[in-house]
Amino acid sequence: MAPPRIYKNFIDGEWVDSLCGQTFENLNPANRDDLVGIFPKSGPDDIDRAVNAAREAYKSWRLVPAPKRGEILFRAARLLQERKETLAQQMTREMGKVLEEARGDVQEAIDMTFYMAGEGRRQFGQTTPSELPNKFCMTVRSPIGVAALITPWNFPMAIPAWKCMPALICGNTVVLKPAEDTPLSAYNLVQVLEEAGIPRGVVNLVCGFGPEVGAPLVRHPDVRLVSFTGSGEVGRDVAAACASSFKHTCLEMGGKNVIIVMDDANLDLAVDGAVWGGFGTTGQRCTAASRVVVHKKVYKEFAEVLVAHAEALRVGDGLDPATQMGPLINEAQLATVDRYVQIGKDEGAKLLCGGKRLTGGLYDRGSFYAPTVFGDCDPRMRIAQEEIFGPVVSLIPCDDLDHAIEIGNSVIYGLSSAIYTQDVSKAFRAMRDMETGIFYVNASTIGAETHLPFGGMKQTGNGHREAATAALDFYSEWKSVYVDFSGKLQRAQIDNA
Ligand code: UN1
Repeated sequence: MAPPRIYKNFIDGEWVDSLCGQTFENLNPANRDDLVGIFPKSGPDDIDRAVNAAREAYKSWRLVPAPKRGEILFRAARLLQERKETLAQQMTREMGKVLEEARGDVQEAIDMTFYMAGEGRRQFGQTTPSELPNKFCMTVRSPIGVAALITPWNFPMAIPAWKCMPALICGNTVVLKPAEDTPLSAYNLVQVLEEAGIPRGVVNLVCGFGPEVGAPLVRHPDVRLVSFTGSGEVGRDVAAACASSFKHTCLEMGGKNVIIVMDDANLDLAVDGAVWGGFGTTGQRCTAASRVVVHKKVYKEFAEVLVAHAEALRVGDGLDPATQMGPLINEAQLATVDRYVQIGKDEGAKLLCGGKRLTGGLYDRGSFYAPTVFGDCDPRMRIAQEEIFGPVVSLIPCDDLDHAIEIGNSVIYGLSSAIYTQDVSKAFRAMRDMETGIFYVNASTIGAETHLPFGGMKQTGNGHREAATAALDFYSEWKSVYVDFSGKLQRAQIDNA
């Protein structure tokens, strides 16, 4: 085997080691003997360098015409397209998701990059009449400054792209801190931006861990924007750290998403949706369908078919085309899943399948868990309330649509929800009443597209949205411009009264 490759940070247009010279290993979760690469274990000094570079670069980047910034993004999107297969393979190796899904992750980055490149020629403001004669009113979007972007491991390229591309097209500069489990995909994305011609200092990559890299980054006085995707626990710290200096903060955190299955649903379709939503990405999506609320008339049948499908899933190395579900990201995540399975049993939920670590052969080298379904869950159980972030689905019987909606909304989160029904009235009622930022009819809770706003209500987020033009509202500030060409003093609210 070739010696592992040593990767670097990207600061001020140079690929550099961390100042302290320390490193950490990026391991393949399907095979811990496979060392994907060695990455710089950075610290506060590296953050200082990166933020300084971003602050200096901002002076000129903010003045580059947005369509020109868009041209760089278009080039980056094309490079991502050309490299899609290699990027996806590298992603599966560091993150574990099956290759088909890794391709989807890269595709999501491509889509976002093209989309935001196009925004270089839009970023429309408004013109509107003034209340006074000979006066002109308009709004323009202004960039803000240095954006700190902290990204999770479950979408190692898509989420860095969701954050970088709108930040850049609006004229901000960026310091990206990717999750320590998946730095390679972020590295690959930054390398593509470099090759596409991003000027030095505009994008900086600093690898490492939360306490030594994330914490000083969000506290840095020259950082003006913070976008974070991760756990609610860390999100709370990020919000608190940003509050004292009123940094703009976009938080994307947990989910306990629900699929509602009505008695008139196409059950085969609903099972397909529950399998994809519950076990896709090994349940490690904020949009995962970790709860399925099923009408009591079809509950038994639905549960049987779902369990049969879950048991038939082929779990293994995501690089093997036969694999349908990959490993968990690491041993800590596996321990969390195992702990919740025990909690579910102790709470009296019925374990219908799975509920254990997979062992033997290839399984002994990675963090593999059996697709798990709990039946007859009470909606108040912890397994039906808390985000597990693993392949665990809780089935909850319900009496009717009102009951299903009440159960669906009975959690602190509000990211995504779905209903399977043939009845358009039920679909619209659920659409209106579900307290989630994303809602699906006859489709699973996952599958957000890049040109629609992404984000959640309640404790999933803090009211912002990623993706779509909604992202521009976070990465820019409105400037209202008044031009008075009357040649005299005109007083709003007074001279026209
Ligand atoms: C996430 O789970 O963190 O809709 C993001 C989806 C994907 C994005 C998920 N397009 O599931």
